[in-house]
Amino acid sequence: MKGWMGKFKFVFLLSFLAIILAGCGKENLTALVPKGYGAESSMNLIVLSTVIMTFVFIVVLSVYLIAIVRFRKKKGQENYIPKQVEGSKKLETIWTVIPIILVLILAVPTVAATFDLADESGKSDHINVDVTGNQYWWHFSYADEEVQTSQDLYIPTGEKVYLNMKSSDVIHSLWVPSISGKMDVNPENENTMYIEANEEGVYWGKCAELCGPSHSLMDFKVIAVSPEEYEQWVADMQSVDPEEEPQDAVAQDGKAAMEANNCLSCHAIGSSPNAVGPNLTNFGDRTKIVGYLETNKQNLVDWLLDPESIKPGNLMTGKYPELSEEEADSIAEYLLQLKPSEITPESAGN
Ligand code: HEC
Ligand SMILES: [Cu+2]
Repeated sequence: MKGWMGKFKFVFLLSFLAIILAGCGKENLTALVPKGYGAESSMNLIVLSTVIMTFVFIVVLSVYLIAIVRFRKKKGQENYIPKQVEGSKKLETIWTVIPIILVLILAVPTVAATFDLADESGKSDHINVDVTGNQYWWHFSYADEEVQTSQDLYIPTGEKVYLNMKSSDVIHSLWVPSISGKMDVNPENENTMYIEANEEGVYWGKCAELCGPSHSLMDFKVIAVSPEEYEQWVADMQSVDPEEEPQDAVAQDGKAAMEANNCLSCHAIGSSPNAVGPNLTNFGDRTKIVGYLETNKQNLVDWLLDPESIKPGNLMTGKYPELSEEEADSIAEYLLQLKPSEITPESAGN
């Protein structure tokens, strides 16, 4: 390429990359704007390692440039052989010791942070949530409170919440970048990690371990509300009566249709720990269906009629009788009315 286009090719490429990369990261889904203890701890390490890398880069680049400029072969010195430094004890020592020091500066805080974040000594004094990773959704069981919920994890701000995590099938990994690091969720053994949010907010969580065709859609939310709001939410969830009849006739049909179509063999409403499918107690309060679709009636009807097109490989497809549009519509009406609490993602300033 000749002309001005060719000259600026590099600049174009760089600006293109900058624009594309600037699109990465969303607020409340980024480790670079930490809003919780674990994320802050990671961020400090990110900054430290970036500083060290920059230092190394600048030093190496300077030495390189000096070598190129100062020690060029000069006119009239074609046969000049510079002083040979191969095997110099002094130089070898310098470039062995400096990297060791740098690695130590990196390693000591990293190991300290790793042990700090894995510390379980205060576990029994704090809220404990049993987390189950499932293809492709998350279940949260507050054992002491006898509250069951899926997809949305409610926590109070400024408090450690211990997550005791297991998988019901394959390996998943729980990651809420804005407030914590990530941890594997295994079928055989329980892994524990704590999370702590500094301020109210809806923090986006992701499954960070390839677990099947809908892995990338296995999203969830951590909803951090004030401690008072959290107490209120727990009390509201505890007082749900799963047998309660809805007010209007369409929703009543929907409730009956769910009973007739095998839905409740997998889905619990209320505090029953039944967890083949997501718990639906506060389904109407969630802002997403199956973790990632905007909550509205049309999306819900689409899900009920053809889940496979929305989440390939999900474990609901084909496990219930085919629904008529009318049935799907009435079920959707019923499910969207399941709003047991005044505390919703909006309370956290969604
Ligand atoms: C074999 C068990 C099973 C049966 C039967 C079943 N589901 Fe599901 N359902 C699931 C699973 C598993 C998911 C989670 C899918 C995913 O996200 O990968 C799900 C997801 C859902 C969701 C989304 C929940 C959320 O948190 O966003 C709704 C709503 C739902 N099912 C309603 C129904 C209805 C209504 C019926 C009956 C017509 C039904 N299900 C029958 C297993 C089942
Ligand atoms: Cu997963």
